[in-house]
Amino acid sequence: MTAEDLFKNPNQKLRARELSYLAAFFRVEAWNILYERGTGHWGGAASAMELTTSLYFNRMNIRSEDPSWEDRDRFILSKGHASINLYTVLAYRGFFSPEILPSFRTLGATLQGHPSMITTPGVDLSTGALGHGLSVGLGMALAARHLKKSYWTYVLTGEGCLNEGSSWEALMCAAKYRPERFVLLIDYNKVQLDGYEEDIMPLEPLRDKLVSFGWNVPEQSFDGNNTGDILKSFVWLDNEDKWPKAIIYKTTKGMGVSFTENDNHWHGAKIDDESFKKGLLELGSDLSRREIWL
Ligand SMILES: Cc1ncc(C[n+]2csc(CCOP(=O)(O)OP(=O)(O)O)c2C)c(N)n1
Repeated sequence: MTAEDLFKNPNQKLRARELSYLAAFFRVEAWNILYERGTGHWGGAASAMELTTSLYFNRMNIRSEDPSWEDRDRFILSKGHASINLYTVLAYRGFFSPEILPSFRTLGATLQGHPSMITTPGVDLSTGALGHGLSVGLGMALAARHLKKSYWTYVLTGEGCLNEGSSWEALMCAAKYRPERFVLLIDYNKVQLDGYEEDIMPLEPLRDKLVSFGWNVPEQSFDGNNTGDILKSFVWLDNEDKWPKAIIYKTTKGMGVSFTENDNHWHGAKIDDESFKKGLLELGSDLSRREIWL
């Protein structure tokens, strides 16, 4: 089975092994495009690949043929620098042709360096300035309540967004109004643009902080690079009553290319020729290993 087989019916709910395969495929796409363009953010895009793949190919109620469908589930990539992640997922989920992926980050392109809800079908919020996603997502979730709609709102942040004061205002406000179906997903790779989270601005004890702010957060941790674990976290989402909910996912920045893992240099570095070839070998062999599983 190939990736193409998995896209034949985009509305089917893929299983953990299929999601894992797709995420590996999307990493290859992202690595190629970032290399070709000589710009963009690899580390945080690679880190969240299983998360976005699982949301879009297992969980979210969306219509790629009608990106503005008013009952659609909303997704906000608050860590907007990881745009290549969202673009590969949206393209293969049918929001636009994968053929435009190579135009990423060119002047006037549909696929801007940071996600734009004006230019790109399927993007629910323009992001890039860290710390806004949670506030706007809260607004979307409150709007659902006001309009008596049952769509879900998912906000994906890294540590950078949580270092912004505006995020904590939104956390407080969400705990006051408790909107249903409002979910914060944290891509907790612990590496930022210019160093480790614990050196720049430590978030620990993160779960305790969120709980003390009034959020429902699972006690167990989930591996955000393991699709089986991510699906378990979705089961948790469905079985809990108290809103709002946050899930902390342990992830690896630069996941999939060994020399980029946990290294802030690869947050947004240009991929040179030699690194590209080495990385592609690793990503390719990972992909073929997963293909055998299917
Ligand atoms: C308000 C704001 N300040 C600074 C930046 C520059 N910036 C871009 S990414 C980043 C670090 C993000 O770290 P993290 O959220 O951990 O990203 P990830 O590892 O998930 O890619 C920073 C400081 C920004 N985009 N917005």
